[in-house]
This record gives sequence, C-alpha cells and structure tokens, in this order.
Amino acid sequence: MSILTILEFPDEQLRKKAAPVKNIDDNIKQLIDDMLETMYHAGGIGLAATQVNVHLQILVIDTSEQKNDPLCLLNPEIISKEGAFEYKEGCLSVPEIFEKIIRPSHITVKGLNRHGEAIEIEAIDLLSTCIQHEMDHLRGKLFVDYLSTLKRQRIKTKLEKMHRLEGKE
Ligand code: GNR
Ligand code: NI
Repeated sequence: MSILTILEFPDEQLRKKAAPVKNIDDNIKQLIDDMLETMYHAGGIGLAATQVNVHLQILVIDTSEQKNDPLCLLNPEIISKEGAFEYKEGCLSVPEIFEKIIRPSHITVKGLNRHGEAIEIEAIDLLSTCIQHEMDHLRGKLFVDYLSTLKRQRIKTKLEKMHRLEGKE
C-alpha cells in the first residue's frame, strides 16, 4: 500500500478526461487500495483517479462517520437525477477552499465494483453530492468551475501563491 500524491488546482492534469477501465487486473486493484489509503490519510470522503494523475474512470468514497464503509465505483454513469441539495463543498485538489454548490439531491448511478460486477447505487444528499463531485473529476471538471470567474480567479491566485511558498512550483 502507498500514499499517492494528490494534484492541486490549477494543475492542468486535473483537466484530463478519464478513459473507461477495460479489465480489472492486479495493477487496478493495487491502485484502488492505494486510492482508499490516500483518501483516508488525507481525511477526504472521496477521491477520483484523476486526482492522483491516473486518467481512468475509478472513484472511491466513504461518507460513513466511522470511516469503515468504503465504496469503489468504476466506469460510473448517472442514469437518473432529480431534486436539489446544497452543500458547502471542499476538494482535496483545492485545499482550504469551501463553497456552497447546488446539485441534484437524488441520483441513481450504475457502474462496476472492484470485482467487475455491475452495480447500481441510489444515493441522496451527501453521498449523491460526493458521487457527482468525483464523477466531475473524471471528466476534468472541478467544483470551482461552478463558481463565478472572479471567485475562481481569486482561488487560483491564492493556491498559486501557496504553492510558491511551499516550493511546489
Ligand atoms: O473530502 C471531500 N469532501 C467533500 C465535501 C463536499 C463535497 C465533496 C467532497 S469530496 C472531497 C474529497 C475530494 O476532493 N474528492 O474529489
Ligand atoms: Ni475533489
């Protein structure tokens, strides 16, 4: 197991579109385990492969209080959505920024589990938000894209400054 490096906005790699997983080999299983470990280590409730610079349609989520209910979804597709739910979102790729975003409150998603079996998940509120946030990552979209150009520009400037101070740039 290993902790992977999480890319941060405005890294252009976060804009890449992830390809479907064709077969779940040992490398993919290792990646899923590493993504879960990385998510728990970072204190997040979700992580998309895009964030660790792997451009495949893989996401992991755990919205449970006890952090003991991991969910892994490959090649996810939303098959229905309705309602509206507002939540103050954050992102491990946009550290220290939290903004209210409105998304559909009820979704049904299909995809594959880590064994390659077809699964369907009905999700509401926080889990629904989290799945949509992770699916956005897989198509190169970030929650800051829902904000005004001005707000997004301010966030970009702030993070660029942070990265310079950290010597990341
Ligand atoms: O840890 C996370 N919290 C969170 C809060 C509200 C909406 C979405 C999220 S996902 C985020 C982890 C992350 O960046 N996943 O891509
Ligand atoms: Ni995120």
